[in-house]
Amino acid sequence: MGRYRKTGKILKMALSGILAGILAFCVSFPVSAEGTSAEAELTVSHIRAEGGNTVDITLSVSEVSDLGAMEYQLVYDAGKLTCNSVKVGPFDGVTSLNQENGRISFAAASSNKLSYQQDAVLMTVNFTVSPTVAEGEKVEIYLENTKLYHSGGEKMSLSLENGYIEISKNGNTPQTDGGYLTGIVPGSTVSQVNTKLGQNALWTDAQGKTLSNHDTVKTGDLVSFGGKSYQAVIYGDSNGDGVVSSLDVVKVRNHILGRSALSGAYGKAADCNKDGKINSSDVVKIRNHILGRAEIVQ
Ligand SMILES: [Ca+2]
Ligand SMILES: [Ca+2]
Repeated sequence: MGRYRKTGKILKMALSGILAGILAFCVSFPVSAEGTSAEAELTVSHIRAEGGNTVDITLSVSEVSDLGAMEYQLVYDAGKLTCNSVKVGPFDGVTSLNQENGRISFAAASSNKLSYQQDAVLMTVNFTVSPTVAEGEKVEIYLENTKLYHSGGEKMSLSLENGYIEISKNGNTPQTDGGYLTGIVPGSTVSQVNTKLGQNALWTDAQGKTLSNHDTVKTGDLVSFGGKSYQAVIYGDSNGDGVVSSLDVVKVRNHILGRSALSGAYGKAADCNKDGKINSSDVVKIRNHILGRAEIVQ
């Protein structure tokens, strides 16, 4: 009994020592409660371009708060892309460009607490695509050695989405996926999709009204060809008006919050990253698309 009491006492002493240590740490590095659990999402644009084009690629961050310091390297294929300029966002730091190796390094630390509750563009890089890059090729632009810290010094958990420039003159190709037709660029008309399909397909809207050639295709429209019918899915267009806008953000949010469920073609359209779930990652995708940072891949 006595021995146990003694052990308890030692344990108590040890614990109070640890607590004092933690307290001292907290005083010198104030820990923010809000920033500890969230996962920051870093997105490098993915866009389409033709050989010879000059384009902007952005690195943006979402769902982040209490950003105190960071470092990363943005890597690209120097044989296929030429970097013309690098512009850093509101978070100032030291940038160095190694054009030969295709590597842009960035590091920043601030004594001021810089808080991005939602989105910020960390870097905009202007590239010229070599005219010799082949049609259909994806030139990757990706992050390496990426670390983000809270102002208290704790490392943030990250979710990275690397970027690419897809060399394409014609854009997406519509394709069937079960009972759905995907691969439709938002804003496409019936005749544009039919041309790409190589079909004189018949289209009706969700209410059964026949669409004409100049009507814009929307999520939920029905298309028939080769003796089968498919429902059109435009990723991001979860309200079925044919465009990707803030109205779709509202729809997806309401689904996530359990207020109004999305199903069928509309539910599929909401799952922009095609992982089979509808969640905040899809909201980020729609937002990045609306802001022109990264196009949703159709
Ligand atoms: Ca829409
Ligand atoms: Ca998803």
